[in-house]
Amino acid sequence: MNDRTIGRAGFLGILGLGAAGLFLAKDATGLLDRAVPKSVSSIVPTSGWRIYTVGSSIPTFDPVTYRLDVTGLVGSPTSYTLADLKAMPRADQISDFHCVTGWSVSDVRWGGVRIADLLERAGAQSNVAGLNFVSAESPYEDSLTLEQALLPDVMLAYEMDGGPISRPHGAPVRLVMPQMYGYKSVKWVNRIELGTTALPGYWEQNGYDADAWLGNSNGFSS
Ligand SMILES: Nc1nc2c(c(=O)[nH]1)N[C@H]1C(S)=C(S)[C@@H](COP(=O)(O)O)O[C@H]1N2
Ligand SMILES: [Mo]
Repeated sequence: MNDRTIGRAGFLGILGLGAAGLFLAKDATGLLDRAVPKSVSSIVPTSGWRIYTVGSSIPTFDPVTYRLDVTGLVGSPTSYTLADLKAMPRADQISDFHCVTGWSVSDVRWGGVRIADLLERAGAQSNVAGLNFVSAESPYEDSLTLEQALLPDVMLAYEMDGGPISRPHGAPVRLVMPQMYGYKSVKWVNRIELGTTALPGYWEQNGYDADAWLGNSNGFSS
């Protein structure tokens, strides 16, 4: 990962948490390799994750007031609490996660909701062809075509590796799209806009390829 591209804002954002936050956030241990010299990081076990943000802080959420809004081409705009999402059919999977900058994490366990179940529940209109996933971390967003969103390993996840998704990894829900580079897997999702096209996401507006299939994206890696 390179501070010129994804890194700078995210790295500064992480520093803003302070050292205590850094080491208490157990899923954020991937940070150690940037927070300590290489000679030390090579002996500190890390999970392999890097925690990315585009803003200066990591969003918080209140489990009581959190809502996932589904807007656009629906019968009427709908809002779901976290409990509503957990009451929908649950999906589980184990998949690898790849960032376009070159790091990967194997065998991540995810639990959550399939997009098809969400769309059915929301009464999505038959002309929906693109879904835009909007993060609480403005202005981060990214989109999938309907066909991509309905792939069997795409989900809106509320669990990771056996527990609730941690704050650095996108609590309370994040998109998981294992067949595309990580920038498609929007964290801190609080709105899904249903439309007729897949809109260019945050990184695509900054030069990355909308074609984010593994092996294909032109996302800057150095
Ligand atoms: N809201 C938000 N979602 C995001 C990002 C981000 O900066 N902000 N970075 C993306 C990128 S480039 C990657 S590789 C993954 C990294 O996931 P992690 O931060 O849980 O390791 O999150 C994706 N989702
Ligand atoms: Mo990434």
